[in-house]
Amino acid sequence: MSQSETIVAPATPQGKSALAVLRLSGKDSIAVTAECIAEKARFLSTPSRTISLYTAKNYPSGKNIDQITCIKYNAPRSFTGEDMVEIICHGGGIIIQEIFESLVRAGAKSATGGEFTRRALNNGKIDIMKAEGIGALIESTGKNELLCANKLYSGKANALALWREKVLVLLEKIENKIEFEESPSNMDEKGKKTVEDFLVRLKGDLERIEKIRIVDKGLNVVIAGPVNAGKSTLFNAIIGKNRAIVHREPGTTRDIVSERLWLHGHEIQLFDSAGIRKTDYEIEREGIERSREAMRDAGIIIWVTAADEKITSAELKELDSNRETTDLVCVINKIDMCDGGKKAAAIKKRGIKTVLMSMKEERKGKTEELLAIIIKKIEEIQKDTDLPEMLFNARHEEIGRILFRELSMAREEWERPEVAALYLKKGLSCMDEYYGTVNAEEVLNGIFKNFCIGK
Ligand SMILES: Nc1nc2c(ncn2[C@@H]2O[C@H](COP(=O)(O)OP(=O)(O)OP(=O)(O)O)[C@@H](O)[C@H]2O)c(=O)[nH]1
Ligand SMILES: [Mg+2]
Repeated sequence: MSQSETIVAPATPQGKSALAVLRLSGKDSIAVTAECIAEKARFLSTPSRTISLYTAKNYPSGKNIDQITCIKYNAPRSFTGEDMVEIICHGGGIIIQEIFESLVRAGAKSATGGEFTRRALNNGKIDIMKAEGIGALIESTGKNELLCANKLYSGKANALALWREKVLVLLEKIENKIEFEESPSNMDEKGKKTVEDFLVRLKGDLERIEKIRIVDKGLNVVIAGPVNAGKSTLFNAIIGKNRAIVHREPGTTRDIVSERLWLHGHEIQLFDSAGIRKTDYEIEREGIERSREAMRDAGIIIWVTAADEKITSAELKELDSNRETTDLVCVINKIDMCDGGKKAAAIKKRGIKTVLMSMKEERKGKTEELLAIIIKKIEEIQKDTDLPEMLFNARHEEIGRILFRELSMAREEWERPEVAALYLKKGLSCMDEYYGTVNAEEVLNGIFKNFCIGK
């Protein structure tokens, strides 16, 4: 196993913490660290993979920096496969900086983002899936993402390899036909069925990974509706502060205003948006366009409408189109002005859960009733989140979408073997990219560009 020049980096984030970790890798890791430890001889004679207490000292001045613990890992039994050292010090910014600078002066080089993991990969300690798994473990923000990351990290993400084999066999069969038959036509219905089955599985995975991203990164809950309905009033009441401007003039909110908050243990991003109406004002139109964009990305929409305003066909159309794609709850506000019964009936008829309230008069009880509905919806969305079989992160998702397209074309063109073969080949190269066997450098750069220094 080759040993490269020695690199060093903090492995924990900047800022104050009880403890912090610095790591070194490369041929002089142990010698360089020894220069920065008061008990140099003891450090050098301590066996590999044994933790012990030392004093970190400034190199070359010799002044004490901190009490640390240190572990040596002799090659090849280390994360990177090279000689490595892990230093655990107290997590004060100046301590980390002093130790780091001393190690650099003693001969180590500052590591670049992902350099440790790349060395592990180059030395065969991990494969590309595991490298991705490390990145995914650290980036996971929710339980489902963590489960996906662990699948990658533990090497259990090999379902795609089985499909790759099947596609390869199909391609060979078709190519044989092309070579040996005079006017080849592809009537292999079993083969077509295999492609179809694969497409179904891929589609399921694409849906699951998208859902996991939505659920784990925090569901977007968007307050939308006609102008002057009390959307911003509701937004402020839910977040508990006067964040959005409330005014009797219709069209007050233009920009999207948003806050992150926890609802009964669920993290969500709540949005207030510009009221929807026909308008000649360019700025307001831009605001309405942003409202629509927010609704498109919403997991749940809270549609707020005023009880004292008649429901229009445009509003019903808006409700219908959103109801098809997104979970929707309707708030009929301002019932201090009008009982809102007619409006409620028209909306309830469409199967939309409706809360009648007045933000002005009985704020608390009704807002809580609304939040209980939202929480129930979030829990329903989370409950039926299945883990994917093949696509575990954004890179896979991107490849999965292209693969789906290519294989759909292969299915479309199944009776024309030359064309079908072409699309199967394209599909295969997608799968090779997934495993990093083609475009390896590009794939690796993509993976490592998100790695921070010290990983
Ligand atoms: N009577 C009554 N007035 C209310 C109620 N809720 C809000 N308002 C008032 O209605 C006006 C509009 O409220 P906003 O919260 O700004 O309404 P909005 O939907 O955000 O309006 P735009 O941003 O213009 O689309 C303000 O004067 C509020 O004080 C309510 O339940 N009853
Ligand atoms: Mg508003």
